[in-house]
Amino acid sequence: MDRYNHKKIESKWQKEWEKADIYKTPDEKKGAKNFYLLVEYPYPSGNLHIGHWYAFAVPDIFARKKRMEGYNVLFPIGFDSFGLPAENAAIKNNLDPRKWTYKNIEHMTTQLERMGNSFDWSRKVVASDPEYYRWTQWLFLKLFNAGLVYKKKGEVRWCPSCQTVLANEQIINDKCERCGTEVGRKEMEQWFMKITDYAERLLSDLDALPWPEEIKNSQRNWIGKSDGSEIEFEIKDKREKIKVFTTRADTLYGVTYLVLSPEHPLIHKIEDQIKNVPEVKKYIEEAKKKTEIERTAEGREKTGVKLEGVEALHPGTGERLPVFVADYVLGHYGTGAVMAVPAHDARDFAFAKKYNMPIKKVISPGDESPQCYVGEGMLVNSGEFDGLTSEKAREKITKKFGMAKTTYKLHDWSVGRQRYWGCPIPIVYNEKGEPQAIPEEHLPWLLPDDVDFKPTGTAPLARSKELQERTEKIFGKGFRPEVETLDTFIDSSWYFLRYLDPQNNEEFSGIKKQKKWMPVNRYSGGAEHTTMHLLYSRFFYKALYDLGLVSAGEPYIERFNRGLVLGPDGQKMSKSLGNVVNPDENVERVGADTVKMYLAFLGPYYETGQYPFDLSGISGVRRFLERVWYLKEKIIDSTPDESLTKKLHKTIKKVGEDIENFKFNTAISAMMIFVNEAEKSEKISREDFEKFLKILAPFAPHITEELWHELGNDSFIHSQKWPEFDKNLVVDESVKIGVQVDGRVRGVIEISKNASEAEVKKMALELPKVREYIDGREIAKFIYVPGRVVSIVTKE
Ligand code: ANZ
Repeated sequence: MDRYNHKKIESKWQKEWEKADIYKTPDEKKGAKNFYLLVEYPYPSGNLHIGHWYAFAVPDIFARKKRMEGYNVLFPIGFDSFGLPAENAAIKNNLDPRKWTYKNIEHMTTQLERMGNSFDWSRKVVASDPEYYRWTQWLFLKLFNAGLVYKKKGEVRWCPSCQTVLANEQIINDKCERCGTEVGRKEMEQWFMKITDYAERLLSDLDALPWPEEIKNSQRNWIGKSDGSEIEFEIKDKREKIKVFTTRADTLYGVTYLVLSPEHPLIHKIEDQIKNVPEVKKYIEEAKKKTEIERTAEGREKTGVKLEGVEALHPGTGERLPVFVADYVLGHYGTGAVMAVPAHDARDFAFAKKYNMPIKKVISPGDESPQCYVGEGMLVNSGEFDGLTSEKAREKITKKFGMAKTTYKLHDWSVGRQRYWGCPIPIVYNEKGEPQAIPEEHLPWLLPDDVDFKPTGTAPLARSKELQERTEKIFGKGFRPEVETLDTFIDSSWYFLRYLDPQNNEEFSGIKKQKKWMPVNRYSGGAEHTTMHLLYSRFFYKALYDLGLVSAGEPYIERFNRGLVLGPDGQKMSKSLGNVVNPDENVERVGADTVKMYLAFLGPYYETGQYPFDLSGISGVRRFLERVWYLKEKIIDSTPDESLTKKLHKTIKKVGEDIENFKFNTAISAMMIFVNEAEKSEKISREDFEKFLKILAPFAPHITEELWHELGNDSFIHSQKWPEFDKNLVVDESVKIGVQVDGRVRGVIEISKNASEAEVKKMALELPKVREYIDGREIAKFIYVPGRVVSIVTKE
């Protein structure tokens, strides 16, 4: 008997599939429905790690099953190849980031091919290819011309050692990811995209999306909509006013002081009135060093400084109110200023205690209420508003002293990076320094080569002679190029559209193709992208929709966030812990089919899953495939073992349903149970074995292809139809049970032993005799003792 030789089998079939091009997405397939399965394209970091396998090999099971079900499946792959790591590696090893990137792409492509996935490689998209970024620039300009891109002074996070702006994701625990230096802040002109214009739609359109609630809630919280009021307080002896944002206008009469954020521009404007300027300035400097998370952390001791000499006036009572600067108030939320109500807000309460500010109750439940009552109630000590409910008072007080206002936590998206390895921003500046769009005929606006990309505090592109000369040659003397590159999240905001039409030189993605494929049917990716990439790309897509460039209002119908594969020690894999699992070694030892199936077997493919990689588990899966391999010895062509056939059909049903729900682990368990049974049986019919191979094929594509051919088949197993289960064979043994109405048996139903109570109830109530005895009366009780009796008690 020949042994299961995974090496021979895997390389053989990978070549055959490639030769026959069996995974190429057919442009047209009569009668077939299109299905777009998307996985997040990887960053070309150099080597595939086990996380990549988890991200790609497991959803491939679903792609294969859909294809076997007759869907026209689009399952593409590419590389998110611009970005910081390439530049870092280049700086460290004195390499060209382009060479580093493309070498990695080549290597990772070979590794991905060894995975044996059913990717359509003819659609490979590489974000750093000029053919791709030409369209990234084109789309950027569409948004620029539509007024959705603008330049503004804003605060950036700045690494004083690397002399560069950092994106949030490059800051780990407030330190620069690259050099570990504490990150500071800096004001500079920056490019922004107006994602806040879309805040409301990004929020409300979530409701209809069939995404997991946790993902939707993360986005909801990130967008952070808040309905409240803006109220102005005059400053004594000044023309300026302090405008606050509050969600509790009903507490206006309980305000005992105001607080400005350290970033608030008013502080400069009223500086002449402030008597303790040095103290205030020192405090502002200290605040700059803190992160937003630190500043707003619950339980952290609140700090602040009183602006001596400054007083605000209460709009209702005319009372004089002290004004503080304190870092628990954030600069870019609401108006950057708050009215403090210590009696009804916990933060204000803590602050007031510390700085001896008066605490004035204006919402009752009366004296017995806690010192700080944050709930709603009836107004007291509030002049003409006394006796109103909080809700009514909010409406009236807002009307009299301010206006209703909705704010969002979401900020505009900062999209410029002072980086070399990114998509050049297609903008030039005229003599007056005004930004101008580069006309389409000059796209792609190429990333220059003559650049020393070592960070020195200015953008590397500023040091390219070629770029400056190119700009002047095309636009004239005095023009200068934009020297920033785009955030890579822009590249990934539309890559799924390029997959539809990757060779198109006229358009970024033909609208006909878009109509055929979009929105993406199912998108599988990492949980870390819930609020960044997933939100950015939804915004981008909506903006393009408004410009008539895309065909739907949302880019993705379903979204699945996968879990994590941990190191064998149960810790997150990291080089420093030395617990990184190398997939190549395992593929070499046990085969791609085993590695893939092992990963699928870890547990449900959901965000909550955290699974240590365990070598004994992988051996178990390998043994399972070996047992499948030897099952062929039992094949007979004569009458099948009926009870085994029955078990097979149940397995087909279960596996099909589980794959649909990304519950690959329980699908595998079901197949394992089936193989146990098959081993116990003396024979397995060829027909049954072939059907079993078909349902195993998406999980273990190589071994099943080999066995399928050994049975004498010429076609590929992956082009076969997904087997249908026989409905009659999947019903469990049924039982007959009596149905009692008010204590007397009035009929009998025959049901499956596993029928649910709801099914039983439905059947029982449909019996004509039972209906007759119930005779329209209300049912007081319905009791089902599984497999034994149904008892219905009616109301007298
Ligand atoms: C007075 C007040 C009284 C408030 C009270 C709350 C309770 P959400 O729901 O998150 O939107 N706030 C406003 N702007 C702020 C800023 N820039 N930094 C920190 N806090 C700010 O929170 C809105 C509430 O957060 C606002 O309502 C304001 O405090 C505070 F009994 O105003 B409230």
